[in-house]
Amino acid sequence: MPDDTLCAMRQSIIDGAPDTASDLAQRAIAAGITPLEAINNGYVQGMHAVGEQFGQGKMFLPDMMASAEAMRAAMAVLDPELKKLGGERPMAGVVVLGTAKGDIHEIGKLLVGTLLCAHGFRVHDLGVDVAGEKFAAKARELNADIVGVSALLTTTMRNQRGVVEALVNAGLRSQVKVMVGGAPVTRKWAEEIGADGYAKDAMSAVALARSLMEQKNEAVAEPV
Ligand code: HCB
Repeated sequence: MPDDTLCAMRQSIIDGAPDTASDLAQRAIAAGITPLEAINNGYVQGMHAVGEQFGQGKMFLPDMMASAEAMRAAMAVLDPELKKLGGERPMAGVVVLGTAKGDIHEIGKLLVGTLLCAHGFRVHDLGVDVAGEKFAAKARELNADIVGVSALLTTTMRNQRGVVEALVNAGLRSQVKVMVGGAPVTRKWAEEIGADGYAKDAMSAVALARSLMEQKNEAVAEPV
């Protein structure tokens, strides 16, 4: 994709301009550009810049909200295109997804959910600000293979641990794999809280979910 288009996408997020963001996404699709390239190398770069500027006190909450609106406008165009990548795949596994208690950031989680769907997973998205017990109840109801927990705040990361604990308390931990992600989350943190894996972005989340399914299937196949 031409660099100036990617720069314009990035800038539309920084400017908090939903119409421009949506227009650029439509033009990219018409030009045969892959939605993932537009997201990762265009729009998400804008989000990173906004986060940095907010952190430095150069941008404020209303600016960050406008940027999120612009991101949503671009995703409204790109989401159906990403889902088309799925085609007629066999069901890869059942995933319950949500953002940790106290946290309302949803863009990254939505992206993870879209790509998992596009790769054959059946995804149930619990939304934002979700308590551990709710993850566990939905995992039981759907006989889920994987629970995915997003956290964007250092203060809500600890609630990812709460999800692992809720699964243990519900007696589901041996059946349900847990994957965690979000800007402040690391592999080390995932290990510390007893999660089964960490993914740095949505494509890595798909790869991780596949590998967790392999681990589950191998465990079932092992002789007693
Ligand atoms: Co928010 N915010 N925010 N915010 N926000 C961050 C996260 C800061 C880092 C900005 C900063 O200070 N530099 C900061 C957190 C600092 C910290 O905790 N150390 C922050 C803050 C402080 C806050 C408030 C507290 C501000 C305030 O009220 N004073 C407040 C918190 C509200 C709350 O949650 N209780 C707040 C609010 C907002 C909104 C509402 C304005 C808006 C969110 C809108 C929405 O989601 N509907 C917002 C936004 C947009 C951001 C930034 C700018 C972008 C987040 C984003 O969408 N990134 C963010 C800065 C940043 O993250 N660099 C800033 C793009 C997506 C694609 O990336 O990392 O979310 P992602 O997801 C990736 C990846 O992590 C992975 O895959 C995704 C796709 O590639 N992944 C998973 C994510 N979840 C996964 C789960 C898995 O199982 C596997 C992989």
